[in-house]
Amino acid sequence: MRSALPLALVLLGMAAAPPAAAADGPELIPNGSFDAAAAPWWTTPDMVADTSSGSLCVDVPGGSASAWSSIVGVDGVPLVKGETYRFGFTVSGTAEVPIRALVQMNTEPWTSTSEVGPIMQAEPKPYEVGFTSTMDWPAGQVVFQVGGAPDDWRFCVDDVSVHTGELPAPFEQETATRVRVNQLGYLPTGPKRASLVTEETDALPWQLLDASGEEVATGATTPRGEDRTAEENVHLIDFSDEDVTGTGFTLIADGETSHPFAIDADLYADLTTDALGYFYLARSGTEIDGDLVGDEYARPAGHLDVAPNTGDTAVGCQAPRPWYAGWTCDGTFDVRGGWYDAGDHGKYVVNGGIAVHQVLDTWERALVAQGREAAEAGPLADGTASIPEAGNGVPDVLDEARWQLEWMQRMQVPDGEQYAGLVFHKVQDDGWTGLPLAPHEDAQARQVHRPSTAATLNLAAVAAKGARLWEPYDEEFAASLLESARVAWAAAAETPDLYASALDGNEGGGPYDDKDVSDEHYWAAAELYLTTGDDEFADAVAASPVHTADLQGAVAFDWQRTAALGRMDLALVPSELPDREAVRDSVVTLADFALYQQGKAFFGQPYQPSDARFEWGSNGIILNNAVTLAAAADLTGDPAYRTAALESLDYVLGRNALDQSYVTGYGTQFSQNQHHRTFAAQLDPTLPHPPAGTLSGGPNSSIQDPVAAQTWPQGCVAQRCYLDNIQSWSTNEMTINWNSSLTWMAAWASSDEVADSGATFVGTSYGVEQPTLVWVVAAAGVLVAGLLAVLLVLRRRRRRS
Ligand code: 9MR
Repeated sequence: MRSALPLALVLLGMAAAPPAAAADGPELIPNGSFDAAAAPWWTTPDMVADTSSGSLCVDVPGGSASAWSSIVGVDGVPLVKGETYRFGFTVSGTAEVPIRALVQMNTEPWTSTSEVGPIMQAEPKPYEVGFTSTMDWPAGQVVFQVGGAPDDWRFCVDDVSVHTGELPAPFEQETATRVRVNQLGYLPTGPKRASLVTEETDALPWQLLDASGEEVATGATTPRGEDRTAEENVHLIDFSDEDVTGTGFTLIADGETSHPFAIDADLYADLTTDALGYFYLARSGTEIDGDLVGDEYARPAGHLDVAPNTGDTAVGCQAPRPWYAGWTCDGTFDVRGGWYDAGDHGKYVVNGGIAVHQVLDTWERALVAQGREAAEAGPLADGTASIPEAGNGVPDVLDEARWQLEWMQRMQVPDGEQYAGLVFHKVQDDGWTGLPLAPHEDAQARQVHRPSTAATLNLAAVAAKGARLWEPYDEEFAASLLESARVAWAAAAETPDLYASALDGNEGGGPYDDKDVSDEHYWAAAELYLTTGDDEFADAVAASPVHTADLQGAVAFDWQRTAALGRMDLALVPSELPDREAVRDSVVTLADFALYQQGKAFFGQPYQPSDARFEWGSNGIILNNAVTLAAAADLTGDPAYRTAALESLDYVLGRNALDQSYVTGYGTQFSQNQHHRTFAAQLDPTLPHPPAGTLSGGPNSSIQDPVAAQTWPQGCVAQRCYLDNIQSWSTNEMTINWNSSLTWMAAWASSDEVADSGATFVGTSYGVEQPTLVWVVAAAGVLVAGLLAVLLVLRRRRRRS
């Protein structure tokens, strides 16, 4: 489990079960309070029921195959199809083990009609859920499946009850208003839309008021229907045509007033700086300077082997583990530097890769759109960020990326070691640490984990991309990056299938496992080709099945699905790629899927999975899908893509089912208790909240952490599976790869060509270079035509004479 801390902040919703309804039927569970020993309760033969404490307890053997290897149950629970029931129990355990509590058939196929998935804790905790029986089954049973944990533990259950009765209401977040807006605001030339949550089905009037309460505009809503990810009926308010600017606007509809918002062309400028600023605070191996970021965020360097730290300048390898049978190493490695991944102190190459790609790409997109000269003078100019390197003649965003790139180079296995040239998958603590804990206070042993082909291809891709972007500023560094990329590429060719294991994610760090690296291979080939133009890489791009594969899907790209990173760069970065037109078209096709999803979603989000479930890090997914829309806008100049990309930002900034801005410091009601070991004000008021511009991962239907799992024991509706609670690491963490999406989108939305005029750029090369080229070609044409004309005249004259 992630943290050893007691779950003091857990009891947000579920525990307060509503009083039983008047229509409660008789108790259907025999001896649910275990007053008269255990019978008729039974256990699987691996356990013995002990009721000496007044509860039914069992010692559960560790190491069994599945949850249902070890069961405590009772039979004879009659179930009537369509009838509503309440199912209650109190459970505890000596280890944080997830168990399954089921009301089900007593024989194959063991179909269940109610399932609760609590995670055990030492304090007995009551649960009560409601369910409507899906079957007529007079001989139902209640079982607690408690197997599958790695070690022995003790499970206790008491007060088990099933009776007919009204369904209890699930836990719901409070929202301040049903008029959901982008709480930061809107661009004057962009889409200006809000969502009204209402039970009304007919159009309703809306009013737009300015800061003094004067009416600026009125209109009627457009009923859209139910957004399946919110299970709410939504109307659209569209005030895109209102030509006003300022701050403090509000919308009124259906008797509700929205949070205030701005209409301003500079809307995303500060967000760009703040979102990028997150990375400096995530730096490992360097002191964070209070003069740059404010004293509350200052801290000593983490993981430079200063006690109690035991890394990262000479880190040994992970002890032998069954999932990496046969791998040992006895060297030590200097893997200082880089960015901490998230709320934990792990540094992972897979994920580090996509994050640094997007930070680099924030710069490369500016080059494509504006050309070097304009980009160097624009909002991403040197000296605009609060980092130690500001003013060194290099754009800050490249300096920030270098911090991570140099660390990734250090993660490459040196010559003479097993797997030389491959890249260690990650460096992390030996076990999960508690919260709060500053990096320099971490006393855990640190270890590098077995190299993986995915990590190796991540380095190949981003080192190649970094090489071409750093080349004008530091040739030597650029050359070293390219060398690392080439070595990684060759090593991955030699060892194409060394995969990180999903099992390597329970002991102090995340797994970032991936068994399909064809997309990483393609991404690396694309970046190496764009940087070098070499035939070898052109051939690798052309030969990759990923090059022409259909990438459309609910998730356009993320740390595991990286094909689109290569595809978008091949479309936008100048090259001689023979089929570039087709590649460009394919990026537009990819964006079309985001557009399609947005069309089915009623809060502006370009994410509407067919199963209506949100993945872990849904806000990152939404912003990455928006990146494809922005890329299509850049490629085609079609305003529909610009509109869609901008509207996507509405969702993360407050236009959603929870009325929540997921960006700290932006909007009125924003996330500020993301899971983090230093920005932990919720646990210790002397510590800061996350800095402004920090994105929360956001709603996650699978709610894997105990706080969220226990708040919604029967699951939750996608957009609502979110708690602004520091212990809810599966819904409310912050990561470098989510803030890199935010940085990219904020920079795109604040660039002149997007924010001001509304005109979109049709990118084909590094900005002005292409128009210049056009002029050169045109001028040469005029010159040649002129010369021909002179020659013709001279010839005619000669003929005449
Ligand atoms: O963002 C990752 C998500 O896509 C995965 O489903 C999840 C489980 O493997 O891990 C997430 O990444 C976490 C990582 O494993 C450890 N550091 C924090 C990351 C964000 O929660």
